[in-house]
Formats: sequence, C-alpha cells, structure tokens
Amino acid sequence: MAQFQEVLKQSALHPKPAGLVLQYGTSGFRTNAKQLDHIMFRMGLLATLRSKKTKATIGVMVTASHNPEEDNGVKLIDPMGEMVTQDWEEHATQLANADQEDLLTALKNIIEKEAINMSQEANVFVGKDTRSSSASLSQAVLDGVSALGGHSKDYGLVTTPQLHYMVCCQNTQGKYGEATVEGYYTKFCQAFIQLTKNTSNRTDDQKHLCLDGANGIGALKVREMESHLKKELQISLNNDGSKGRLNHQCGADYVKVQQKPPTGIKINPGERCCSFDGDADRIVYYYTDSEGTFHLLDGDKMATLISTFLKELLTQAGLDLKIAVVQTAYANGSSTHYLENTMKVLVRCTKTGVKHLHHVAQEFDVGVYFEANGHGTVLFSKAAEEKIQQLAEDTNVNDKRKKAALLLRNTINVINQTVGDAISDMLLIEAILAIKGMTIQQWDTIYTDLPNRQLKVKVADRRVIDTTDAERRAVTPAGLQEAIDNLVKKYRQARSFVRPSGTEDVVRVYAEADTQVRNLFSKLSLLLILM
Ligand code: 16G
Ligand code: ZN
Repeated sequence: MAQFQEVLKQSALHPKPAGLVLQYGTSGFRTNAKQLDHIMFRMGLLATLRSKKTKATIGVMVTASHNPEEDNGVKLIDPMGEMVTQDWEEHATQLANADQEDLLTALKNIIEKEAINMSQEANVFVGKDTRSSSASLSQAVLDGVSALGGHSKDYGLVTTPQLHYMVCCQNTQGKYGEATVEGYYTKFCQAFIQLTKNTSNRTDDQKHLCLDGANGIGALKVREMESHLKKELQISLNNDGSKGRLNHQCGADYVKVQQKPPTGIKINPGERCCSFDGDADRIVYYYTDSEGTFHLLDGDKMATLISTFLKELLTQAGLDLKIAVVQTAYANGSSTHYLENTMKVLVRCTKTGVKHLHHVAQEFDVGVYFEANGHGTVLFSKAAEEKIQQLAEDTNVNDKRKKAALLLRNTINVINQTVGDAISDMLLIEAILAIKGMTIQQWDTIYTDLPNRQLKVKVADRRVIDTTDAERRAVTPAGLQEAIDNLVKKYRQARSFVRPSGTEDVVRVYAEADTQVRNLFSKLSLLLILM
C-alpha cells in the first residue's frame, strides 16, 4: 500500500540508533533528547493507529516534565483525556524498539492484533513544553502522523494538562469546554471567580500568591491567563523562564525532594507560595515561618484540604454520594490517619503512577487522588455530576442546600478531571482557602506530618525486588521484608518500604517514624547495602 511506502520513506529521515532499547514507562518514553527523534516519529504513527482504532482524537505530548533541560519525552493521551491504556503501552514499546528494517512488520503486527480499519480517518493533537529540543521532536511526531495519512493539530506550547483537556473537549463535542487555550482559561477562571465572589472578607493578602514557574511552560501559561482572573488572584511570578534554566534548583520536584524553597526567590515570612513542575501537572505549596523554618504542603495536604471541603459541601447539600481519597505508599501516615479517623473518609492505596490512582478514583462518586509529589485531581462520576446539577437548579430546596450545590457545581468546573493540573489545582486550593477564610498556616496545622526520609539505592538489577500490597511490601528477595519489619517494629509510628523505580534504574527506599526517623533510616540503609 502507498501508505506504507510513505512510512518507509519518512522513517528513513528519523532513523533508530542501532542497539538502543527504550521502554514506555510510568510516564511514557523519557531520556536524553538526542535519543528520541525516531521515538517521536513512531509515536506519531502509533497515535494515528490509536485514533483509527478508537475513532476519536488522540493526544501526543512532548515533554520530560521535571527532568533536566537536556532530556525530553513523550506520552500518549486517550480519547477522554486519560493516559493511554496499558495494552497500547506495550505496542509503543514494540514499535519504538523495532530495528529500522523491521518497522513495517511491527506496525502491521499492531494493525492486525487490534484489527484496525486503515481507511478510518485519524486525528491527533500535538503539544510541547519549552525545552529547546521540543520543537524538532514535536515536528517528528507530526511527520509520523502525516506519513500514515492522519490529520494533526499542533497546539504548540501548552502544559501537559492543557493538551489532556483539549483531547477531552474535542471528543465530547465541546461538552467539557472549548478545545482552545482560550476556552481552557475561560472555563477554569470563570469557575474560580464564581467560587470566590461571595468571600467579601477576603483580604489583599489572601488574594496574593507567590508562584515559582520552574522556568517552564506553566509560567508562560499563567502569564497568558492572568487577565482572566480579574485581579481576584494576584500572582507574583518567579522563575518565569526569562533568566533561569528549566527545573534548575526550582520547581515542584526540587522543592518536594529537597524540602526547601527554590533558590533565588525572596519569600517573606508567612507568605503563601507554590511551585509548578516543568510541564505544570504537579504543584506543591509552602511557606517559611517567622523563625525561618520551611513548611511544605504537598499532595497529601492538598488531598486533605480538598476532600474535607467536598465532604462538608456534600453533607450541607444533603447528597448521599460516596467520597474517597486515593493515595500511594508515599502518603504520609499522618494524612491517612487523619482522613480515616477524623474525617471518616474512605482511603484507598494504589501503586505509584497517575494512571493507577486515576483508575481507582473512577470507582467512586467523588474520587480525590493525589500523589505526595503534588500530582492529583478530583473525579466526579456522571451520576454525581447530575445529582449536583439537579440540586443546583431545584427551586424547592432551602438556601443552605442550594448554596452548597452551587458551590459544588462551580468546584466541578474549576477542576481539570482529565489529569492532575497545576493551574487548575492552584485555582481550586486558592478558592477553598478563600471560602474558608483560611491561611496557609491554618491549613498546615490540620495534621502534622510524620518525619520522613527518601533515598535511592543503585543495585545491580532492581527487578530482583518485587512488591505487593500497592508496593508496601516486598515479596522478593526472600528475607528482605522480614528484615524491614524487624527494624520498623522497634520505632514508634514507623513505616518503611522499598520499591524499584519505574523511571530510573534505582531502588527507592522510604521511611517515616516519630522523632527517631533518622536513626531508623540509617539502619535501613545499612540493611540494604548488606542485602
Ligand atoms: C512518573 C509518574 C508519577 C510518579 C513517578 C514515580 C505520571 C504522569 N507520572 O513521573 O506519577 O510519581 O513517575 O517515579 O504517571 P518512580 O517510579 O521513579 O518513583
Ligand atoms: Zn510533570
């Protein structure tokens, strides 16, 4: 077929370096940008096939998130704006690793296996972050799409969650919003303004937020969005990309891992600050107190604030909807304890990686999911949205219930339900703090984090560690979990686990305990070295 001839011709312009093997990991392909040209072309091909298969628009995002500038990566987005399904991750890995001369065979295998009708039309949305390599790499994706005769729309510079949003809008015929950057700002900012409009005692201090844009795409997009906020949120933007390097000593990942503010930003004591990561799908909040001590409010603190707010509104609205919080093993034990025992909210734990959390959150009427690292959102079931909508329109309910229903409706509209979104999460958190008249310090004292430590260990083969129970227990190598258990039980409120990383060739070690965490951690490290 002529189509395949074109693929062959075009693929010669995007050759695969011999011997290079890459895997579609937790967040797609990610490595040094120099190794990715052929991957991008092939993901253009694969997205086209996925579009034909699903008869819907598919997204391809070129980004390496919080990785250093010299890296890049690519992820596929499914029709409803969610991560591509697991079977297709396997197709992605196969296609990526086929030798140049076997590319057509690999492609045809997928077509056959998935019974794809090649005459079906295909549409692919493409977006990219601000890395210098992103321009040519996203062009390679576009080349891949056109080689298979697909139609593409290049959104250029967008955040990862913005591209997820576009895909969802497109495939729901605009019901979720308009599939443009302008449509995105309008939807989320309008909802924010509605939510904050009756918070008359909100002071100027509460309207002011200090933001670290990680010198990335998020900073650019916040600038574009600002006028839509009509001064209801005044953002002082740092690390806007005009001087510093992407993610260098700044951004959500740096702040979370280092447990300190980004370098070079002047923060006044008590000032409310937040950091985005390099593609703006993660956010963390923080402040320093009058003694100069740094306080981090991570994904767990956000999940707690948001779920508490939603639970209160559901109760006021008299709606019997099932709400749950989904966390990973990295969630601080204090947050889980608070949610389960004080808030009486159902908590579920899943494996690391957004797709796992998203999937479990879909099981509930209202599913709040957050990774401790600041990636998270809230999902509302269709039935829940309908009940809230009905109540908001009902003229026969009392003021209290009506008010709660209206707040819930606007809360739904300020949330990007397709994926964790730093911009949308920021607007949601800011709205909740405004409505509750709460300072960041008050939010921080809802519960106190247990001291915790994280470490990565280089081992010969990280796959020797196999885990179960949402990565909280090691099954192999034999004796490891037992040794950890024996250590942990000597400390109060202690918990520890090891798991192989899904993004780096290392094993990650986590431990939390009361004041003795340092002691526990050094013993754990010793244990792993000896294993
Ligand atoms: C990826 C995941 C993130 C997870 C991290 C864990 C997505 C979009 N991102 O960045 O959710 O926390 O991997 O990395 O799923 P690790 O396996 O190396 O600890
Ligand atoms: Zn990211």
